Amino acid sequence: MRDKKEYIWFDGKILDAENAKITVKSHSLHYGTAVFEGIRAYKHGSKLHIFRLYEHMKRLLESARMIHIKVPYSSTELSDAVVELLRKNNYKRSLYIRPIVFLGDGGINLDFRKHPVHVAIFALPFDDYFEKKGLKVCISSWRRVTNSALIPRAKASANYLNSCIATIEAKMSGYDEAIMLDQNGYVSEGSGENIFLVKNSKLYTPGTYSSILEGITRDTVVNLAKDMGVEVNFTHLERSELYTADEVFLTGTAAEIAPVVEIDGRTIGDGNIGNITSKISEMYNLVVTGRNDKYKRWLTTI
Ligand code: PY5
Repeated sequence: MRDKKEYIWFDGKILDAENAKITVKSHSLHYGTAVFEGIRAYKHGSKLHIFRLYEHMKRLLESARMIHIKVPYSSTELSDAVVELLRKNNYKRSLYIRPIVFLGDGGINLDFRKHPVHVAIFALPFDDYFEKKGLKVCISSWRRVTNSALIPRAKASANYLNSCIATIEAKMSGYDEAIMLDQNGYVSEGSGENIFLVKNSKLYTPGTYSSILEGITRDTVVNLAKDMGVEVNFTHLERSELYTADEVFLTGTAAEIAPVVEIDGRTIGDGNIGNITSKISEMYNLVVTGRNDKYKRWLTTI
């Protein structure tokens, strides 16, 4: 039960949550023709810090462009909308913010270019996505959506059926998360996270050619690692290179920095959370909560 009134930003207006309604004829409901973002806001002291808001909105518009949806707002307008929404809801906790661009009713057809475009933004209190422990993961029997059939670079709703079936398969087999390979059998990413491995104190992560979503947390980690003097390599990664890594971790807005301690029954490193993973995770926590002046530019503070 909600303890106070909730507001949702909907097509340029702030509505009571119960009035933010859509039709069952929505094209997006039928065909997955929507794009969305996941953004976090971190409560620290009396302040609420939204992390890399503008970059998320930029990616939202790029996702839309790639799938022929024209969004009637700029990334600045959408970023301002988030600030307005959070102020209106007067949240006292850390949040997950979900902007979504979707289509209304346009009849039964697949050329949706003239269908009405809607934008909604809501937020919800959010803590950990994974339990705070090292994850046990498996390589999925499902391959990551490929550039030859869909657009992995777009954060498009239709792509997420791939993530959902891989997640459910992994959980039904007793694992915490699924790692998907790309069409060529190289490591791609988790169902909702990018992946990094540490070998001999260097970081490795799949390049964009491995059908990944170019994560904003991935980019954050690359920046933080460089600051810490840790070399980062973008490369094809074989599944067996994960097994022999010193450390493995996943990155995502929801997952943050999530250490992996076991893959397909093989213990990673000594089975504990590794040194570099811990250092990056600590630095990430300081940055997102506004305790590192160097990266204040990534924060929109309310
Ligand atoms: N890859 C996929 C398939 C993702 O869904 C996500 C984010 C990432 C990578 C990491 O991207 P970023 O670092 O920009 O968040 N997943 C969403 C998230 O909010 C949804 C998870 C349920 O983390």
